[in-house]
Amino acid sequence: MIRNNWTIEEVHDLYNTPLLELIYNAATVHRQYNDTAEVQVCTLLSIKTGGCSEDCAYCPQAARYNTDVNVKALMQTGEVIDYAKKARDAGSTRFCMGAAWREVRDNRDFDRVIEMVKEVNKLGMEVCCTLGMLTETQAKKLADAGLYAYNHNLDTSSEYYNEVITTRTYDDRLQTLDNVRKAGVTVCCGGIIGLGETHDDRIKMLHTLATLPEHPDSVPINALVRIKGTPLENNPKVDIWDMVRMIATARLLMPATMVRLSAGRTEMSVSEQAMCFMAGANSIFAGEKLLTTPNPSFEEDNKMFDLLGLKPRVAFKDEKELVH
Ligand code: SAM
Ligand code: DTB
Ligand code: SF4
Repeated sequence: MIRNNWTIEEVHDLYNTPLLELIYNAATVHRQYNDTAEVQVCTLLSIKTGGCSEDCAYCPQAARYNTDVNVKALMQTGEVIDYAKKARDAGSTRFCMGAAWREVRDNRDFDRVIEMVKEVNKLGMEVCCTLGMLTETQAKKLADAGLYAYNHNLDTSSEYYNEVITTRTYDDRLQTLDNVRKAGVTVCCGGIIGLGETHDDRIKMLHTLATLPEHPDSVPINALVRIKGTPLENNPKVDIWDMVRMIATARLLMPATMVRLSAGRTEMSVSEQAMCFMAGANSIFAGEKLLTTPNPSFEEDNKMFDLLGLKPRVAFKDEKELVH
């Protein structure tokens, strides 16, 4: 049963279940709702890099921190399409374009993004964007161009949010998610662990996600990638068991959602990633780079898929199932 009336106590109890029991329960629910052999493969591309006005303490692209990221203007549509084709040929079915913007503005850059969305859509891939805050009208324009998903993360609990980002509010984030939903675009929304938050903050974030009017269609769980020059550069490395616990709890709360094992895979062994799939993760970002940081190569991931008996999920699967 899909529920969005979870109480915070219920989420707390699930999260605190003894680890192996939690993994077993999550694996059981995963099996009931999804094809566990199937993993959605998404490729990210940073179409506009760096120079962002926001102060997100984890982010290599915030202008105010002195990181190794060089500012780059919005890419040309042709270059983006070439990259998308390569990703498709390597087995990706979802292509996500990211921009280091606080919000979308109605200007020529936005017109170009609209053009990119149309072109990627024509390649038969699920098109996703992550461009910062959006109005409902902007979301509708993207939807009309064929946008399939929009990524906009809550990142952490509402209580801890101000410790990480001060240049926008949690409510701003929720408003954008609402605008995306109203435009009929699927919602991709998750968070990061390793920001210095407590277990309670993680529980609260999962509770917020699982009690949205509709569950996000995908929930990325990122392990903080520690970036030199950002305020969080010296945070301790995320413990794999914390990642597994987050994924398993997300799976139990949102059984039919794609739970994405997102940033942080370069620091995880294949066995550790296998444990995440066992606990209910059924999506990854593939390709040498996330937005600005390294990620395992297609070859490494293909090897892992072969070893674990996983196969990439086809594009637009839910829609295809509705048709038949
Ligand atoms: N600027 C837009 C925004 O903030 O929504 C879109 C791009 S932003 C880089 C997308 C997401 O990447 C963030 O919400 C955050 O969850 C994730 N992210 C950024 N830097 C990260 C890091 N160092 N480690 C893990 N996740 C990170
Ligand atoms: C998400 O939750 N994780 C991705 C995607 N959505 C946009 C981004 C991770 C970024 C990691 C740091 C970087 O590569 O710049
Ligand atoms: Fe800008 Fe997004 Fe990075 Fe925040 S996470 S600094 S909004 S690019």
